[in-house]
Amino acid sequence: MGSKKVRNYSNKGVKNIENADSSKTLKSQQMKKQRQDNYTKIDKSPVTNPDSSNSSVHKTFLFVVLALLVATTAVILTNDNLKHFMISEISEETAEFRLPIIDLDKAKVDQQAVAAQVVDALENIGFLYVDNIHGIDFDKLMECCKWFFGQPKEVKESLMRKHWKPENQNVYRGYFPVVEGDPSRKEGFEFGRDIDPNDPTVQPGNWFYEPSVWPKENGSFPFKELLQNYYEILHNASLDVLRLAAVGLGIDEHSFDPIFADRPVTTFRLMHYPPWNDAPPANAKIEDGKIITTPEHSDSNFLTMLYTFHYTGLEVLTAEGKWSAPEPRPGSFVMNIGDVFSRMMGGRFKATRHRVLDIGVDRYSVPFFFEPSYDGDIGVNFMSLATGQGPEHKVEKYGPWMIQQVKYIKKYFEYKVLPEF
Ligand SMILES: O=C(O)CCC(=O)C(=O)O
Ligand SMILES: [Fe+2]
Repeated sequence: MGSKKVRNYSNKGVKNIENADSSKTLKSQQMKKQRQDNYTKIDKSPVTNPDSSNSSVHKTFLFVVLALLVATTAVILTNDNLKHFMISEISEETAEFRLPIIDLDKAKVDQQAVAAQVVDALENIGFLYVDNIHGIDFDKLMECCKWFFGQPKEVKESLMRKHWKPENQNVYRGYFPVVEGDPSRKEGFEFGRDIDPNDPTVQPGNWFYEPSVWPKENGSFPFKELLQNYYEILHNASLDVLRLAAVGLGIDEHSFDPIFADRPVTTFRLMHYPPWNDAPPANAKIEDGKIITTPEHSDSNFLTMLYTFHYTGLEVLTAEGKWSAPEPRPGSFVMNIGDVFSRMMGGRFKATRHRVLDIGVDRYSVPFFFEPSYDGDIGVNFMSLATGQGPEHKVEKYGPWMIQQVKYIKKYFEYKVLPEF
């Protein structure tokens, strides 16, 4: 990674000042800014106006901005967490990619406007940022990741799925290790929302509802309590976004609610991607000398809320067929939709392909895979059901569809070993 070109926010700011004499650059930057304003609050417009570059006031202003940039860079370099994005690579091409931002606070005062943004984003990009999901302490979330993945091997192994540790009972939830030779280089901890273990309506052996397993805590850090709380926050936020989507589609605000109302099988996952450290296998090397830690895929579930902290590494395949890297947006979740939601909408909403690159340092991310209840109706022609018009909607249950997808069609290594029930 050492020889790779290093780019970061501060560099981009400095670059803008250097180029400020070029009116061509200014014009294209103004046009670019116009476009960006539709998508982001981050103001990347040039800091100078080239027409007045000779004025002493202007020079003083330039000097102050430059000094501020140098100071900011110094602060960033001394902050251990922020160092990670400094050493990751964002190419010139991908650096300008912006995702639409939807703001859940704004939605409370201008529901129609935000609802229209959600629909626009899902129709055109399939990815967006969600701002203002309240109640999550992101430092604590990072602590959860570092604490868990820093546990001794035996502790993590005690939570490992039966596939890797036959004496364990859990087949679906729990810990999965890095699998040597696989281009997907990550370890993960997964849990769901527990239901009554004696519920007579759940088929015996239905591993979607197996009880979650948890590491023993030492009393100083409420790992389980924090994560269970964040699960509920993200469950509600996901429903909020779906209600906005429904409003934007012009159907009843609560059209999607019933699918999740009973017992959602949602999986909350903590992930750790160790870097390949100069030893990537051939199947992890892709174009332009890039190295992956997760191959390209679309998510299979309904909707994903992903927290990537300050890390780069995520790349999204745009409608133009270009791999693009959204800038990390600490404090916001990246949201994308999965195959099942896209299919229900007849492809109108996009389940966009994405992948994760090796950024040369340990990377953590936290996806919340929002999923319907096992019996939730995910039949195609959902809009016909919601509007009473159009091609016939047929009821189809989520659980069996999902098993078919991940076990038999996509054949994901961690699913194809799951037992029948
Ligand atoms: O870690 C990331 O940034 C993305 C993870 C992802 O795409 C997934 O787990 O499906
Ligand atoms: Fe994904």
